Amino acid sequence: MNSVCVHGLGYVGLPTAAMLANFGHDVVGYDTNTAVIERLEQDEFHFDEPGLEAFVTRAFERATFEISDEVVPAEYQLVCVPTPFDPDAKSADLTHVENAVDGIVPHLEAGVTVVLESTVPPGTTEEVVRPILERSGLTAGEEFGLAHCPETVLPGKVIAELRANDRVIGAAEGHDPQATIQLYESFVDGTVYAVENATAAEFVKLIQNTYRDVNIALANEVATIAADYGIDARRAIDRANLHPRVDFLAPGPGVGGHCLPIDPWFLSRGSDRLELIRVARRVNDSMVDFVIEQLETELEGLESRRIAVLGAAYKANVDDTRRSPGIRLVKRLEQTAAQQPDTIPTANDGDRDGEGSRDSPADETGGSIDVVLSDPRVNGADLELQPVSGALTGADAIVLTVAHDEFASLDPEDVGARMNRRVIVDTRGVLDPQEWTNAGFRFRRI
Ligand code: SAJ
Repeated sequence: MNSVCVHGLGYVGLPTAAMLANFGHDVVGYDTNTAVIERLEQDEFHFDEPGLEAFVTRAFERATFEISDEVVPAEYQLVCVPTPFDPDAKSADLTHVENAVDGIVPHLEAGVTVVLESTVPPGTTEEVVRPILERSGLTAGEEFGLAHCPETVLPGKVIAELRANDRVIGAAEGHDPQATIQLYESFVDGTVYAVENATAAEFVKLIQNTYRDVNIALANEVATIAADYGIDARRAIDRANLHPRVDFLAPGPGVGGHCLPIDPWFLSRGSDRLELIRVARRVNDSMVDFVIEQLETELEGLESRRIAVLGAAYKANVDDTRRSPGIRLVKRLEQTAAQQPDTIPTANDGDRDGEGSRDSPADETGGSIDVVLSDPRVNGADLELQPVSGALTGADAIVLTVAHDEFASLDPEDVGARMNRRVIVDTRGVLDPQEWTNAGFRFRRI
């Protein structure tokens, strides 16, 4: 068993720390955010993840897991801090990584292994992390270990995937990855693979998320083309997927979360060859415009309409709203309202290449479209969320942007009775078209 200091107690660091502790390692979890530390010390969790509370509590009870507001010396230093997106540079903001690594320097001794889990542009471990650590006077690969082991867990299934997923480890030049492999093999049921170096591991992680983003873009484009032919895209995709070598992902209102809309851009750090990837980002971001087109057609214009957007989370059954398509849709509708009533902004209006509607100024709202947002899973004071019943009351149309269980079980009669008109756009394909049509709804789905 080993001593481990985990830097960053977010949705990857906290479960990873608890996992290591539950497998007998002696773990200290460190975070720079004192509010997070204080809450965790009182068994309060700053984000929602199925099974996490019980898992962390078990780790605390084993007395092998502690939370600390300072870095401690340990055999392994695991960096699990966020790498936010710099939208102007379309690249990673590595400030948290740099600060975390800087904090390790005073504790670096011969034999310690530093592992970077944060998703980073290729070359970061060698060109950013190594020089900071070597300020200690020790040499990476010779005196201390340095490796990248990218996290791969899916929000909503983090605990299961931490154990089940295969892992890829790439060591810094000159370092034998065996010590890192051993640490991960102590709790991973999947296979722990060594790739040739840290840069390769960074690259592998990024192309996993890029694969998903590009394939969702294909499904999304197919959905828009299908609409032109009056074909139900989901049924067509289901039929196409019957072929043994065809496996479309699901179309929807766009791609959210902190990973898929961002990570593909990290590939551009050392390459200017991104073409398909760039277009895919634009296709995914423009899906909100397609939704607005659907609404406009069904409502014969958007002016003076009340539109209820159900779903502020970025995907089903999570409370995370980062880069949520639902929020992007609301902003785009508000932006539409603030402009000419009949002019819908396109994907290229201040929204190129993956930035969503982050540029939409809040004070542009208040036009002639009344947009309300509701999400029973999300607790976002700044989002002005309404309860579902309130959002539906008097609505001219609903857009379902996330397939939360609560939404999938909505009753068309109950919903219709509250609305001004019966129009619904189901962007997730979770509602039964026949049932809603039978209840008098004009029903569209992506
Ligand atoms: N989405 C679709 N259609 C699909 C699948 C997803 O529109 O068929 C949308 C979702 O609704 C959501 C977005 O894509 O808005 C992303 O959701 P996701 O479930 O595909 O992925 P994330 O962002 O929650 O987690 C991803 C995962 N990566 C891969 O599956 C390759 C996860 O394993 C990574 O650990 C995580 O990114 C990360 O941290 O990098």
